[in-house]
Amino acid sequence: MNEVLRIAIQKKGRLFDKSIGLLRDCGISVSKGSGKLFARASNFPIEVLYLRDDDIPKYVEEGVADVGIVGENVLMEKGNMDLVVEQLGFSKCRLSLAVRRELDYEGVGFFEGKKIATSYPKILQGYLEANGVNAEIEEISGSVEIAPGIGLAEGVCDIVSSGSTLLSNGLKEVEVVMKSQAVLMVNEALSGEKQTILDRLLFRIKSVQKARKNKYILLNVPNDKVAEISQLIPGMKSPTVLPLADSGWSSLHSVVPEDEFWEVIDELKKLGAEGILVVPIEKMVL
Ligand code: PRT
Ligand code: ZN
Repeated sequence: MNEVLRIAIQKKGRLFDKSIGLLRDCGISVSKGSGKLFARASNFPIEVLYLRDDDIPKYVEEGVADVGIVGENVLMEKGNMDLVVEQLGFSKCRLSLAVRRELDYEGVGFFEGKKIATSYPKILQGYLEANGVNAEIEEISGSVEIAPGIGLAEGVCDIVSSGSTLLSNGLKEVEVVMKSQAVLMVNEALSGEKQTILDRLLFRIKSVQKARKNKYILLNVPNDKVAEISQLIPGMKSPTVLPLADSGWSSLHSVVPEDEFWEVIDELKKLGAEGILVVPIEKMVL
């Protein structure tokens, strides 16, 4: 029997483009499916189910979908975090408590006996209990940030990314309840055949993730600095060193983690490196 892996992704919204983009970078092409609920990939045994993000945990847990891409904030609120198989590194945000900007805030005890508006009652309840605070939770499904302004609640617990929504509503972020990013979640009881497809998909996702976290770097180096610079940017095994036509110089090629990049560049320049080129990597298989 030829089984397919059914993956649930958000139909439209903040996760949609990145989810489709990740599949595409994994070499899996699916139609964008405007208005469609289903799409079958043409070149990989996968079928995409487009859903509202809030429904994804339930559909995956019940086996209607085999895997799903969802924000940790939604999974923690609506499902089970044990089902996460891979953090995907996009749609990063945090779930935070915020209060009116002009208030003196001296700690989480501020919320004792107060009312907090949120779309995340379960996560908030857990956080308040862990901090020994008794507060009333007012569950609302949208536009949480206007609650203090209209007198509905003294505080809010909502998703923050840049912070500009809080700012424009006269609020300030006072506690981070959780950090979140998109994750791949999986049903607990996949058939052997589906598990094999998932393993192939995960292998591709990991290669894409590694590539996104690294850059390919090419630079010209005085020969007497090759050893020192090679230690600084060791790459996957060791850098490639090629002679330049200009004697006394070599071209060195390597891989650097994105987050070390600027520090490394400063060091390289100090050691006399010139003509530094940095290019994106599409896939990285170790
Ligand atoms: O229709 P559906 O139910 O599928 O989508 P949705 O409207 O519930 O979710 P959507 O598309 O807005 O977000 C999907 C997921 O993206 C969330 O569950 C988070 O995991 C993640 N994410 C990342 C965010 C943000 N960044 C974000 N900034 N989700 C929401 N926001 C909102 C937030 O609610 C607030 O209103 O943006 C505002 C704050 O943004 P800043 O930049 O002003 O701080
Ligand atoms: Zn939603």
